[in-house]
Amino acid sequence: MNLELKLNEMTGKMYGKSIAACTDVQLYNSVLQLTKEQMQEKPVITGKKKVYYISMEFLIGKLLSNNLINLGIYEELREVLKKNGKNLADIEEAEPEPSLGNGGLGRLAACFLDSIATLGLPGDGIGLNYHYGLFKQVFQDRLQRAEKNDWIQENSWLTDTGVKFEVAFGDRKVTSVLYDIDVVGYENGCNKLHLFDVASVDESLVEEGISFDKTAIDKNLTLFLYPDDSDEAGNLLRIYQEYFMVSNGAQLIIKELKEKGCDLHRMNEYAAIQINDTHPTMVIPELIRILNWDEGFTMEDAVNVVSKTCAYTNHTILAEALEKWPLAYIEKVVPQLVPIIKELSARVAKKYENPKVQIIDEEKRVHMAHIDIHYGYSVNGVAVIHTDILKETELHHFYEIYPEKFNNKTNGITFRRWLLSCNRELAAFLTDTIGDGFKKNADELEKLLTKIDDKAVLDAIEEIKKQKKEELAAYIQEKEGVTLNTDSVFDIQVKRLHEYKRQQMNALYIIHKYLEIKGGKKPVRPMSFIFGAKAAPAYVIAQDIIHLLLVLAEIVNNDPEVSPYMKVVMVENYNVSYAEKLIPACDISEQISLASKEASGTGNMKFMLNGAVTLGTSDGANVEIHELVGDDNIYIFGEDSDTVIAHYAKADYVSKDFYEKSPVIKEAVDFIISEEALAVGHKENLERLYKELLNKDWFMTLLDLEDYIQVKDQAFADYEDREKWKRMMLTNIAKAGFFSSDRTIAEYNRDIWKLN
Ligand code: 26V
Repeated sequence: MNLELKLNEMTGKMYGKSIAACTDVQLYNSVLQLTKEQMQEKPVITGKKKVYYISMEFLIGKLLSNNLINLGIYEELREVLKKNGKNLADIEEAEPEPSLGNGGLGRLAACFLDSIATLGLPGDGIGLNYHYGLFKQVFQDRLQRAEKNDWIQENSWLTDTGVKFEVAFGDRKVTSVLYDIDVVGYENGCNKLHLFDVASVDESLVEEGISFDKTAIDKNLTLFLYPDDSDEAGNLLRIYQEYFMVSNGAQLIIKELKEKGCDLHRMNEYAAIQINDTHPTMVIPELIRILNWDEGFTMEDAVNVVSKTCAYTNHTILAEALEKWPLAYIEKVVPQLVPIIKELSARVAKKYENPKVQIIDEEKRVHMAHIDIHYGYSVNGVAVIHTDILKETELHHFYEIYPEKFNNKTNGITFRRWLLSCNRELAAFLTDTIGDGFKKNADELEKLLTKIDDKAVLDAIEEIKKQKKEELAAYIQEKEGVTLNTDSVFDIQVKRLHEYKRQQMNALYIIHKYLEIKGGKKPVRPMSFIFGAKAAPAYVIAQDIIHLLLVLAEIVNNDPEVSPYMKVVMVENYNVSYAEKLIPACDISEQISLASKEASGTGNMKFMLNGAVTLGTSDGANVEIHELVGDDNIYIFGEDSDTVIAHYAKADYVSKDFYEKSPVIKEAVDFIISEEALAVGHKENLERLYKELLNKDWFMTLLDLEDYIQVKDQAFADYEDREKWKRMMLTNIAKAGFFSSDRTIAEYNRDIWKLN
């Protein structure tokens, strides 16, 4: 039956209407239903061994367009709708966006699921079904306010499986409910994302904004992603959530293994469990506990087989993000795991004296990463430089014990979402120019390099960029009320707000430019500085940085002397859908973290693939981008990671020295508490940020500021050499193939999972 007939049948069944008579929302619901049915008809990917990717976050974004592309019916459906006077883009807008992740770590998990299915590997995700996800960001009085993101509607991608498990905590028992989301590969079969919910969840617990009773565990367990962890109740809730996920995950895995007829003593031949950062670490003691208590395994056998099944990925070297739970907290939430953790700790203590590799430390805190490393068979970092830092510094003592466990898996992104879906114009142009082989084999993008002297190709790439800038400008006009000049350079920094990512350094550059323009030095071409970021609700300085950006936007955009030359926009509620609009429109991609701190970054890859040029430090995957495109096609600045690590080791970085010796730095920093800024902003926030930069500046903003200004000015100047710039764009696109998550997943499979 053809698609139009099927859709008409669906709209008839659901709303008693034809396609043409439906509203966009009704059409969205009908197309959703139809797409779900088509996905159910796809074969389930099977094989002897399956990978379980267990993660507290899956930042899946909207799913409609991607599922249609992977099913191969996007264009056909678009035509059907067009014929009926409807626009697929409008219908996509009707889909609510789930916010089941913070940023890169969660989005990576979603890209990985797409690639696992696309490569035809058996692999499911295991996570939680947060009803309100991360918060929705709104700006009020130039401050971030958090609201709940109510994304689950009557019709959604979730399917209630009817599977239920019991989860026992120290003080209560809860019943879980399993929802599945089908994950269809590009021109391939289906895997699943399993999201667990608690039957007793109570949405009415949420009061103002995102506040709720953190102690009412039965009711709040799956309401929010990572609630405020600044107090004990928040920390306990997080441990409840983590155990809830791993207990369900372990029960599901064992159930599936038994259904397959697997002898659990050979579990590792049937399952690999990839632990996404330390959040799911308790799956290790939990599996050992189940095998030992319920399945009649000796402790020795249980430990051995679980250690051959679990593998760990590290995503950060930031100390504050490495989980160390007080044993007393674990005792309170899951007392049944305490004897297991103590046993695992005792085995380590017996073998190794070094206090740095112990599981339970002298303060009775449990180092979750240490469990993963001792009792997993693989430890990987997410970019070459990050893995090297793990081996040489952060995890050096472990590397000495287990050199064979350490390996690198440079992150990747799915080209289905980050090229085919978000930039159909570029994808179509590439198909016309180099054929469509790149869709299955991303390395074929390199063919584009043969066109580096082809004026028509270069002009077409420029034209597509211009079109995407116009689309973004229209969207920003509508959503944020800011008018952007589409002939200006679009300079974009979008990512979680964190001091190590140094949005504040970008803000200081903007202040510097503003003062230059006020002083009569006008840029040859206008500049648009675009930001998007959410700050953790308990992260005070991050909120202050958002405030500064909003204050700068207010000052700059309303100054008639300055606004013709520059604009500043902080978009509200940056999320995956916004990223899909921002990234194709970007000229300069800001990747300016303090060297050594950004494990990889994945936004950097998305921008490159869409023809933006990176302005960045030698950090994370920027290093690999630099190697691929060469010195002439990227702007690198700032101190390198060795220098930064040495500064930390010697504790010899003093931000005030930089402030005092450079008039340019001083002037920019002082502006934060100038009369002009205080007239628009709040004294408390601006003064706190000013003092932080001057007296602490833990992430060394002022260390790199002068170099940043110089190199960024150079990038703006080079933009005027249009022929040069277009070649840079082309080279970046051509070299992006390495960052396909298909490549990353093929490597995980080759080195770690070994499926089939
Ligand atoms: C989490 C937290 C939570 C508490 C407050 C401070 C803080 C700081 C950092 C984090 C990050 C947790 C791990 C994470 O999200 N890592 C990101 O993983 C991406 C995928 O591998 C990678 O591209 C990013 O560079 C890395 O930051």
